[in-house]
Amino acid sequence: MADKKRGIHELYDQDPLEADALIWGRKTDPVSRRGFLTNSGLVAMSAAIGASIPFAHLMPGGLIPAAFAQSDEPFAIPGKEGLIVLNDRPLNAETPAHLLDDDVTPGRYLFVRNNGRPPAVSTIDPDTWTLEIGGESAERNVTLSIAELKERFNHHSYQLQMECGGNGRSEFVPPTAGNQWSVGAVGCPMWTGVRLRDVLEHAGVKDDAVYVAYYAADTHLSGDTSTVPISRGVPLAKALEKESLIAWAMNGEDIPHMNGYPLRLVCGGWPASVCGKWLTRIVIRNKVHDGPKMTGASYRVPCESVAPGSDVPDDQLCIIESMPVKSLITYPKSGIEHGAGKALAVRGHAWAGDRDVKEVRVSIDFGATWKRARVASPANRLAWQRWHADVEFTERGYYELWARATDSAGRSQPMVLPGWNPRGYLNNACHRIAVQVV
Ligand SMILES: Nc1nc2c(c(=O)[nH]1)N[C@H]1C(S)=C(S)[C@@H](COP(=O)(O)O)O[C@H]1N2
Ligand SMILES: [Mo]
Repeated sequence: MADKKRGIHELYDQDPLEADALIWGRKTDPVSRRGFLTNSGLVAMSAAIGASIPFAHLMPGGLIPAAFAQSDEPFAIPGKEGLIVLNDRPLNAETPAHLLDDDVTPGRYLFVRNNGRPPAVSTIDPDTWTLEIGGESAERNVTLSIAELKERFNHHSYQLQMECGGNGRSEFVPPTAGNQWSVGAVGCPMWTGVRLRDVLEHAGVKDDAVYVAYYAADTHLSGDTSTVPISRGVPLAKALEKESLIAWAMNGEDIPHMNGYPLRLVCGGWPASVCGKWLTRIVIRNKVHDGPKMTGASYRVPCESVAPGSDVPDDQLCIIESMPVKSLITYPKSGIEHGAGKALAVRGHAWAGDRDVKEVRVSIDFGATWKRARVASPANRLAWQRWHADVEFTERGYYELWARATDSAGRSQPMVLPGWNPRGYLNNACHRIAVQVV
């Protein structure tokens, strides 16, 4: 509980005005230090507190609402109730596995991973937002409004799974630095937009093009506006896939602010860091993109496996591309009590980067024996797949339910941990939950 609560306290400890801006979109008058809650900020704070705030206009800036400061309840990001806020800045939050049970991940349950400071909602106007296409391998520079994107290109919707490259990091031994995600930095919403391919072709792709990358409207935590927090990309072939989208809608609605409103790139099946939020510019490159978090050790793993704890020189690290096969148990919730001798219908999702999931098996005896689950086909390529299995526990006691998926190339999840790597990426170990049989 204490851990979960740290999120808001740390934010306020480090920079109260920044916390105000980040959490509520509250602006502060520099002279009077009085906070101005925008309408949406007021709605968000009221919703989080559970009541309207008659004197909101008198509330000083940088003040942590006492409702949270004095409460043992974990802080919730407005509109993301139930997510677990990780204890660093800026806001990063993951979704408990049982809240990822929907076939299509609702906005409120999509994790949040920010590298910088998101643009304040009050500064975002979808009517004036523009997207530039350029770079040394673009035939010409093009600027398009969201309305022009919508008018000029065909619309497409795909359910695309997005998983942070660092999902599962918390389990690595020795520990690695970064957000200590457990299993919930993943989701699979329905995205609507235009094909990245169509927009690239509109600008013209030169023969020497090899990479396509994004720039966005978030700013660096240092406050230095000339420093870009993150700018990543994908090889041209991935960019040209029919499922790679420039999206303005998620699940038929505006994209949630923390997930990239009003425009984002979505390339399913790769580390979600390639999916630029608050998208403002796309560059077609004649070399592997070299923006922040593309180089050094970011989103890279040893090209050859290494002993845990090794120092690995940068030139022996390779960029993560398609994510490895993985699965989640989304029902029941870990810790459930279940009657002995009764069948328990368990379910979850499985995904495998660019590949399909061929098989999911479950075990209730620590992996000694495995039972095959029924696996549905994906809604489309790069969507996760639903699986179901019925299990029965004959004796009372403590059990663990494990799930293990295998992809179309025959690769399976490791039961305990995959290869250690310096930044703690790609932990696709089997998900396990506790079941108390009574
Ligand atoms: N502009 C921008 N895009 C970004 C990021 C960011 O910090 N800024 N984070 C990336 C990372 S590391 C991940 S895992 C995903 C997270 O997407 P989400 O916050 O919508 O879940 O967005 C990616 N796109
Ligand atoms: Mo990420």
